Amino acid sequence: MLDAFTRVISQADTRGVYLTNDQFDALGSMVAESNKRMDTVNRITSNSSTIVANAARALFAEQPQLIAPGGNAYTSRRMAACLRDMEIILRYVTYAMFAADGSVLDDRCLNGLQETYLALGVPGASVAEGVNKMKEAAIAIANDKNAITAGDCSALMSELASYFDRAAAAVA
Ligand code: PEB
Repeated sequence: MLDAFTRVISQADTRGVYLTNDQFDALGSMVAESNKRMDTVNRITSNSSTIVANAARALFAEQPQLIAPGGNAYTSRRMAACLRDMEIILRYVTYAMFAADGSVLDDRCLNGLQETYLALGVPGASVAEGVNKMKEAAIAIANDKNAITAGDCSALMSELASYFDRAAAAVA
């Protein structure tokens, strides 16, 4: 599991070289802009239940076969497992966002997940759609310009989107 700093160090160490000015600049500007990153993580974290519940509701409205008898979210046990899975994925996205690096998401959540779903008979494409819906909700909340100092969050939002895309692609 790496973060933006340890990734740069690990790559430099592999090659046996000092850090470059470009790397200083990139990490320096990341630190200078870190309040926006913290706000993003904080907003998603404190709205996590809403994000999961709304995404799941939208998913089941689009794919009602999931909650019909025989469906993969039918029975409260499977419904609970489904909501829990979405919550887990969202939690790892917040870790990746905080670390500014996707490796925690890859290593601890996505690695082997597709095979798990295959073995369980859970439709990966439906999980991917649920992740997409969480992405939309999370970005809407994180990028809300209301009651916050105005700033350019476009780079952060595309980084955030990329972690959701990575999760969706891993299970689709
Ligand atoms: C992954 N999910 C399930 C299981 C595991 C995971 C390991 C089997 C064990 C259990 O039931 O608890 N666990 C989960 C995860 C990590 C982890 C992400 C990462 C660290 O440790 N059903 C649907 C939807 C989808 C869904 C498409 C979006 O209809 C999910 C939610 N996951 C789902 C369901 C089960 C499950 C298990 C229904 C239960 C399957 C079953 O027992 O029949």
